[in-house]
Amino acid sequence: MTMDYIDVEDRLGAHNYKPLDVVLTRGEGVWVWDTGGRRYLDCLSAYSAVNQGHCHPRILAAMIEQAGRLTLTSRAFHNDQLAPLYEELCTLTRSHRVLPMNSGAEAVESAIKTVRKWGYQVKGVRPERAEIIVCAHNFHGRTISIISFSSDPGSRDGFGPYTPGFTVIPFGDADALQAAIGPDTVAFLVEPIQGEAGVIVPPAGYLRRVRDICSAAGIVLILDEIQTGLGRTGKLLAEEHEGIEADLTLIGKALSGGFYPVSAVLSNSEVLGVLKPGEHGSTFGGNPLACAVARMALKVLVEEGMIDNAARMGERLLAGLTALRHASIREVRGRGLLTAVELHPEAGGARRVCETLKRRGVLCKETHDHTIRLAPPLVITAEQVDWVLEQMDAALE
Ligand code: IF1
Repeated sequence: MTMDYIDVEDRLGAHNYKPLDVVLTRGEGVWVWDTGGRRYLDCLSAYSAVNQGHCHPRILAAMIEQAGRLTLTSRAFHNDQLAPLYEELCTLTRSHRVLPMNSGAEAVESAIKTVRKWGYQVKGVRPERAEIIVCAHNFHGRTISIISFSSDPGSRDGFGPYTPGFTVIPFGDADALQAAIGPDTVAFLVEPIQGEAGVIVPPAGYLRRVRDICSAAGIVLILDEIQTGLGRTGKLLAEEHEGIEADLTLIGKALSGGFYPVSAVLSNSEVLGVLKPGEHGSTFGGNPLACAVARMALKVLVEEGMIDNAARMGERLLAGLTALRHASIREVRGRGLLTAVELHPEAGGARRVCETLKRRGVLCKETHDHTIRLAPPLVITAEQVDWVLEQMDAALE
């Protein structure tokens, strides 16, 4: 049975993914089940979109209730879920304004458009010259403009012509940011921890310096918290680890609780204020179903203590991984429940370990060739962390 699904996908689908050969049919909390009834502990959490755990009952109930009442109005009319979402998001994140979108990439695109307009209207940058500084090995999504400043050949090559207006600097290097800022620079876009690059945690103090440099230069600091946000690193937003506030914060993934795509641009200054009616939008952005889902996704994250749990379980996981004594391990790193084990190049590859882990009932995904990312739902228990560590220990034998 399992092979049928995989064969059909292979025959009829675009080959833009190379999944592990497991066909999932049900999920609950940290667990997922395949079509053969085997249970796995999900250590990917749909790339941090199911931080709240699979099929969280309260988010499910909110979605069903809203789905039977009103799903889509477009932004041509008001709906009674958008204002409460705005209030709850602004209170929780100390933001002043919200722009609701759907996918993460759309939130990034929206931020790019917004800071360009801000640059021309507020900062007085020369027409058509706005420049945005980004980091090497970034991951911000798959649209043409976003892949135009990707340094990953797989994401970028063959998709030109590319969108101009981006300057790439090394990640974790505040001096490089300072040096790259010119008269036409409008913003710096960065992930607080680089996810796809392999869970790269920048040097302590980096974000603080970046904040100071952006403030002094009068440019917008955009933090892409689509993966690091909403509890993943043990804080609501990863920026809190260094006590800073971005000017624009991008969230997505777990804002959906894994149910329905919801993303948002949060503005902490008046940057979003430059958008006027007709200048940006989305048919589905801010729809009542998305808002109801997002409201409950945020509520359970906070009320059920998932953020603190991520901090505690993340420490346990990281300590346990660090204690594994295997010659194949090159480095263990992470923050909260966003962790990675990098293997030595001669260890035979991360994919092979992921295959072994799958046979042992743990699902995770390699990033690049030698790094295994471990990012379970934030509802994971100490016993479950210990069990994952046992499986990891055995898989690395
Ligand atoms: C794929 C990685 C994760 C993101 C950040 C924006 C987006 C993402 C920081 C775009 C999306 C994804 C998408 C998924 C793989 C994945 C990923 F391995 F590529 F890096 F999560 F770790 N900013 N990340 O991480 O959000 O438009 O997808 O909603 O593209 O295959 P999206």
